Amino acid sequence: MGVINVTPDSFYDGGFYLDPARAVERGLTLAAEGADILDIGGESTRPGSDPVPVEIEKKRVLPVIAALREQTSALISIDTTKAEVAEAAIAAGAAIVNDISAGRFDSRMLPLVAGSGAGLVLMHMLGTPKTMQVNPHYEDVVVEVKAFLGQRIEQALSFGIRQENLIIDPGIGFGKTLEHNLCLLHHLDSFRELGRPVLVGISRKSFLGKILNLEAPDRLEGTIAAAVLAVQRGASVLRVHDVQAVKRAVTVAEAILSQESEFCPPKGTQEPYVH
Ligand code: HH2
Repeated sequence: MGVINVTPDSFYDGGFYLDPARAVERGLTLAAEGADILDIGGESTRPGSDPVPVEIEKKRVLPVIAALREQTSALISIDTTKAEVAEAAIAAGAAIVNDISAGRFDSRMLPLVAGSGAGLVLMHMLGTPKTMQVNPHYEDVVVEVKAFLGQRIEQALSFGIRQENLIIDPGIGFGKTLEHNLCLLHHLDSFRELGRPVLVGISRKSFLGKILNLEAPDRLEGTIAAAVLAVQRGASVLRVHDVQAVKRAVTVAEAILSQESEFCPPKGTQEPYVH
């Protein structure tokens, strides 16, 4: 999933693609690099950010979605928490709603998605973007995030959204300390028990900056390391700004992970390694 933020203030690509023509060009580039999904957002959700009025959000994303729909076969997802934006985006050609509030911020979101037949990403967040990084606390972050996502799956199903249309996301960086983010990634495979594909958004996020002491423009290698390990732990969708670099790294990782042949017995059957 390639990220295109049509915003002035996103933490990494803010201002790069506010011009619709640039956003479309970026989308086409990411599709050519191998993105299966293009995630278009018109509101930054970085820590401390304020919501954007619905009309502004629509004005930012709709022309970009409509143009990309014409020019690429990649699926388009709309990154929004507002049903009105999602509805207009679906009408313009979006096939997936990526809702970082998992349908909690707008009571019309789940009925809308159910009626449209669109796919839905359900993400975990503690509080709102404005407050989420103010002293986040969990007794057991994996258990609690998993329980939340399980409840949101049930809620989505109760509105008639089809199980096969749901994707889940632990919400890296959304109300989590460095340790919470690392623990969620370490245990990412346990989210597969919820029976839905797992999406992760690790791209250039501040947890990488905390480990490396680097700003967002210098976090590509960190993103790749996290992406490869997320795939090894069963992630199905990686939400990234840098499709080509991550795709190349993941392709190599998958080739190694899928190795099993007469020359390469299944793991666990090899002779013990003697130094
Ligand atoms: N992260 C961001 C935005 N949307 N959606 C999902 N499902 N998962 C994520 O981890 C996720 C997301 C934040 O990244 P970005 O869009 O690059 O920044 P900003 O919110 O500042 O626009």
